[in-house]
Amino acid sequence: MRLAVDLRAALAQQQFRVLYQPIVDLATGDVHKAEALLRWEHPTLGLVSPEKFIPLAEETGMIGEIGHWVFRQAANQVQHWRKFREDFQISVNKSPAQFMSEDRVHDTWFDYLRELQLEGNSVVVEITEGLLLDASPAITNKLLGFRDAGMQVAIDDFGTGYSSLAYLKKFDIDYLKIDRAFIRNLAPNSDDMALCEAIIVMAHKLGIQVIAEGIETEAQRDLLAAAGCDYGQGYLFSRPIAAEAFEQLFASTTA
Ligand code: G
Ligand code: G
Ligand code: MN
Ligand code: NA
Repeated sequence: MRLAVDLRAALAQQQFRVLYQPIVDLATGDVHKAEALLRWEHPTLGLVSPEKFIPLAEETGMIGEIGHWVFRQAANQVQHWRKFREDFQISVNKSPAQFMSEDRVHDTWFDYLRELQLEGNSVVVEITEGLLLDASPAITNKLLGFRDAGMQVAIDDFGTGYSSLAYLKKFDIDYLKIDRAFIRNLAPNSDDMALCEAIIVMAHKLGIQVIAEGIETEAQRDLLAAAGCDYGQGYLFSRPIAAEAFEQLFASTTA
């Protein structure tokens, strides 16, 4: 497997980049958080999508090392950006296989955050709901480990997985991220609007905040803001961008 061989060299040869996509407070328009999104710039193939190389990294056992690297990049970045906004957060994605293969990663992360003198809540771990379906003690304990270290948890792609809502009661979840499939055709009085409104009401009653993904139009943003959705993410605000470009967003909103 050529790609697997190349992947092994990618970290050492600095071919990975982390891009950041802003997460905006829908009531104020402030940039409140960022999602860290990994990119691999392959020397000959060009940009390889995480959808392709994350599974490969899982199969070849490289996901642990890559995940730590992404986390450290994100932590260094959030330390810097908390100078612009003291409650700034960066979220990092964890695939189910990645989450399950790890052992006490929250300890390593907690130590690193402490070294940087950062609070646990600078980091949000994004997982998908499929992970919580069986709710084995191993998974429960890992999730609790992150929570005990002060980190927060977001359910990514919410609404697309196997819909058992029981886990929302069982785990301390901080954010639900409504999948962009529900946002794409959002219109007044549509089924998607009803689903978004119901998710927002339910989440708030459970003490969970809501982030809508894939917002591309002002109409979508306005409908979600009117429905009380807390945060939004999507091309309307910005594509995932490099850290230097992201920093301009602070400059333009806090001047
Ligand atoms: O950014 P993009 O649309 O290319 O992301 C495609 C998929 O890759 C998304 O599902 C996203 O969650 C995932 N992804 C991006 N970065 C990471 C990462 O650092 N770790 C993991 N596990 N998945 C990631
Ligand atoms: O699975 P996850 O939600 O982590 O995937 C996030 C990915 O969604 C990002 O990497 C980004 O490339 C993609 N994305 C972000 N905003 C938009 C958007 O407004 N429209 C579309 N089509 N994709 C988006
Ligand atoms: Mn995500
Ligand atoms: Na998502």
